Amino acid sequence: MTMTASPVKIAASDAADQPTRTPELDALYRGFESELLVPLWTEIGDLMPAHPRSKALPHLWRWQDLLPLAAQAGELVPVGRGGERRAIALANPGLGGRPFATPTLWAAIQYLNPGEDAPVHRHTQNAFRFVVEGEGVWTVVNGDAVAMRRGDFLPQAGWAWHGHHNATDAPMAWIDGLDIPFQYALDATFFEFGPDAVDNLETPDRSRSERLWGHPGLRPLTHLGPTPATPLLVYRWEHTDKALADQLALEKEGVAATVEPGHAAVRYTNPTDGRDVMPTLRTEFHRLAPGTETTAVSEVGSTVAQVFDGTGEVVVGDRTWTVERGDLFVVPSWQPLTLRSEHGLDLFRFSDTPVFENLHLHRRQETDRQETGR
Ligand code: GTQ
Ligand code: FE2
Repeated sequence: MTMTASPVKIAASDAADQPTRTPELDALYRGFESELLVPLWTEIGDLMPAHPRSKALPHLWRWQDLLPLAAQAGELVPVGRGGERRAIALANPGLGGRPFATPTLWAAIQYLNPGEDAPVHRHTQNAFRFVVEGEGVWTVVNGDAVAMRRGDFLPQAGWAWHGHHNATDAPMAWIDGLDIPFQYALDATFFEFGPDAVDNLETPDRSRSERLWGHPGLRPLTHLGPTPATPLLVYRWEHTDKALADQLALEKEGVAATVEPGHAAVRYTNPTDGRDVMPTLRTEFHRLAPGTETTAVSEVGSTVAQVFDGTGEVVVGDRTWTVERGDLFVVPSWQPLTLRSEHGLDLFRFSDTPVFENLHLHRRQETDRQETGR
């Protein structure tokens, strides 16, 4: 079944069981068209498929291609009020050139030169930063300056004021993930400008949020006003790394099982309730021991992942890529994903899963690749 660009153009459908084209039928269809009506029977295959058939395609962007282009933008494009960010989005080749990695997820590389400020603003979109290499930028969220370093995950809930400041003499790049396409489709977006320069130029080693909320299992009882929706503003690499190393060590000792043999994983959660850090985004870190292969899994909803370290192979639907540090790839809804590590593979991933779980639309299936082919 083809999907026509204009929804009121009724084309001769290639779907089964269509009535024979006659002059009378053509006249009926012209009548539909002029009254802005579309019958279900020509559209049903596209609208109501047996399972999700995403317009998004599996795709890989290589870090070694992205980074030089971001650096070039750093030479040519100033950052400031209006454009707001020197952020360059991954545009899925199946989504018509829109700056959307998937139908719901935005993923971009952002670049800030020494001394530069990305101006303060806020928006309803939920966001996070993940740092695959480098350091030197402080993201200031509601006045709290948070250092960004390799391996750190920094969530920033919708409607929080934020700006970024590079306080060092080296440029820095990182990736942003946001629910921009999701909120765009839902017409739910609000935006406000704050100060042109970052208001807090402090460069503390630890943010106020870490000092309050960064102690495992310890909820502060101090009277500091209402608890923010996303209280912990950074999940440091040293904790993530240790958690994953401990899981694999415990598996080796025969004490605890991993997700599957050689596969350790953690989810970033809100310290107040253990749920996903943000309502529309699930964020996780996965580690495969050397020579591990995961079972192919199909899930409703889409995923973007970035290789943090190591090498291996990624299979998404009918695509297979050899990957290395920094490479980013997209898993469209219901396309099976398999990961294979060579000398170990560390992977950061984010998805729109909470949206589907909360709407009772989430499904997950382990797929036998041999049988289904794709
Ligand atoms: O850093 O505030 O990639 O507002 C897209 C929108 C980054 C940000 C993006 C944003 C930001
Ligand atoms: Fe922003």
